[in-house]
Amino acid sequence: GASANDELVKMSQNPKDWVMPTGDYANSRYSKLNQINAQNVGKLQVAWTFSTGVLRGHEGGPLIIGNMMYVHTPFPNKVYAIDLSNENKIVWKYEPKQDPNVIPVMCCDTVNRGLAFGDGKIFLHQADTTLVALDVKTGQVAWTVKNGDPSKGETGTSAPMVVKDKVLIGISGGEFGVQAHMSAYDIKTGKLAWRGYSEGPDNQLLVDDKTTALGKPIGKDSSLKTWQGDQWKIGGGATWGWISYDPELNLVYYGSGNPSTWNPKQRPGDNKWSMTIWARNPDTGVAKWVYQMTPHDEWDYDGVNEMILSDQSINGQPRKLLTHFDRNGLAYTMDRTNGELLVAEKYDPKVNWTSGVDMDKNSPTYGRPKVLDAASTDKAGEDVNVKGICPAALGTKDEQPAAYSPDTQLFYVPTNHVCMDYEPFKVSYTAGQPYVGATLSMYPPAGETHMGNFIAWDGKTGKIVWSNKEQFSVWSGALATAGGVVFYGTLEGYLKAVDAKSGKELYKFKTPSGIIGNVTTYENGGKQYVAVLSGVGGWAGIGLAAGLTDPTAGLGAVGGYAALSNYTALGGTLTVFALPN
Ligand code: PQQ
Repeated sequence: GASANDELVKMSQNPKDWVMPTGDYANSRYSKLNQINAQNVGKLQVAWTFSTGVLRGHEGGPLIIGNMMYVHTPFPNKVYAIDLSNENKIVWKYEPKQDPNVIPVMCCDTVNRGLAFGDGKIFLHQADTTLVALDVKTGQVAWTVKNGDPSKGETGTSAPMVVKDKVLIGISGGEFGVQAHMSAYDIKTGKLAWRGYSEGPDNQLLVDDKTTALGKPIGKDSSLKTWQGDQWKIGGGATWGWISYDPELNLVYYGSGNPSTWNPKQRPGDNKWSMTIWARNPDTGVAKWVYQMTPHDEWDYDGVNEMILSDQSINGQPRKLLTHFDRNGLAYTMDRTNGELLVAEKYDPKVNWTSGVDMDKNSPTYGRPKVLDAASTDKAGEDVNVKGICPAALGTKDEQPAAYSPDTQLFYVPTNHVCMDYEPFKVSYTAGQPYVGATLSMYPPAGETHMGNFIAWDGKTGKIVWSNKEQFSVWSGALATAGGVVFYGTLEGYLKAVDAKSGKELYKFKTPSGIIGNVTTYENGGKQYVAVLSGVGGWAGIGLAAGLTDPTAGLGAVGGYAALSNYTALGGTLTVFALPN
């Protein structure tokens, strides 16, 4: 029961290890290691490298447990166990046999965001939705379970999270009309313990009369009332993002994605609970509170981005906070105990689909974003191309996770600075076929050429503290350290280190391919290392990843990213850095 949990809490507090893909349960991606710091990071050197043998987009990062490192890859989802104390030898590897027919039902490249550890096992959610438990010492399969059905467009890209005696995992398929869910499996046997859907009847949502939204009970049939007929059965709300956990409150947090189809005219209503932050009890799955950020989405602003848990004081009051940088361009700070909305502000000044969130607690539209007519693809109607919407469907941030430093009390956020034209069209549902219903083109904001910013954000006030321009979206996850340094990767392939207080660039090194992985750090043999996967791809790099020559081909490929081919090419490599001896 509680033992795996206590073990993981303890291990995640040991800065020598990196025992979960998020660094810790709070998703802070912060390390207490400070051997590498703002004074000496400029001297960083490559210590060793490792080729994964796989092309396409490499997301996530390795786990480090004692002397062992565990590296995962995109499809075919290999796992390598590497002994850091013995010449980085491969101790075991896992290479599943998967039907390659899953590839065409993956919306945004064949990515995988990583592994989980617990109870002597390594957990992997394969592209074909097989959740597999591997013996951490031998790589032998302990159990497998099917979490979904690729023939219906259900696929796996996200990393599992171990909470107590369960393995939690979401599912992808928002572009294929799935009815998405968060599922918890028994850590010993793989038996399904609970499953909470993003939309549907209350018994499928796992809500009860105590479940609240913005402090009020959600009431009966809260989801069913917001869909026409039984559209909820193909309503999307995929759960392909990161999971966080507060052991004291005994709540897990994650987001649900876009309602299906992207054509808003075809699905009138608020489409609850797509685009929603969920706080669930990990033992039962029952939701304590929910908050829908983008009711009746018209732009594909999936709500799945990570929930970063921090303890900070607001107006002298210590608060248990949850901060979330949504695709829709708004950063939300909430009280994670009860889902009270404290701050909702734009984290890119170019965001133009909304004038902001109604923060008046007495207003009937309290907590809802105010949608500006010029950006409403629903008002414009089918087959009308609405131009100049910011952010693009990629969002001001997509899967690339931010980091939080308790030293500076700032969030470090990799962002996209991209706008779009969006044209919805009628689409009919066929199981396993794309159920998208819109065409897109994406480009930098008018009068600008750069498509990314790396920013520092104050979650208490909702303000940008500093902002560094990047030519392309920053599609890599950030790492903050006690050395006063923040790391991130760029799509051209640079690993960069910047000063946590000022954003000043202190170091950069060009790795073999564009970086969409998340930077991690660990200590081995008394030395601090920084590790990152390169291997360009993901939605931003899909043009390159799929070897497309037409930059507008694929699912809303991003025109401006065609220039990426001037900087980098495919290839998965782990690069590990350290200071010279
Ligand atoms: N995946 C990426 C990526 O890895 O670069 C980017 C996206 C996904 C998106 O922008 C999506 O909207 C998206 N949506 C779903 C979904 O709705 O099921 C799944 C995924 C995924 O699993 O990678 C992405």
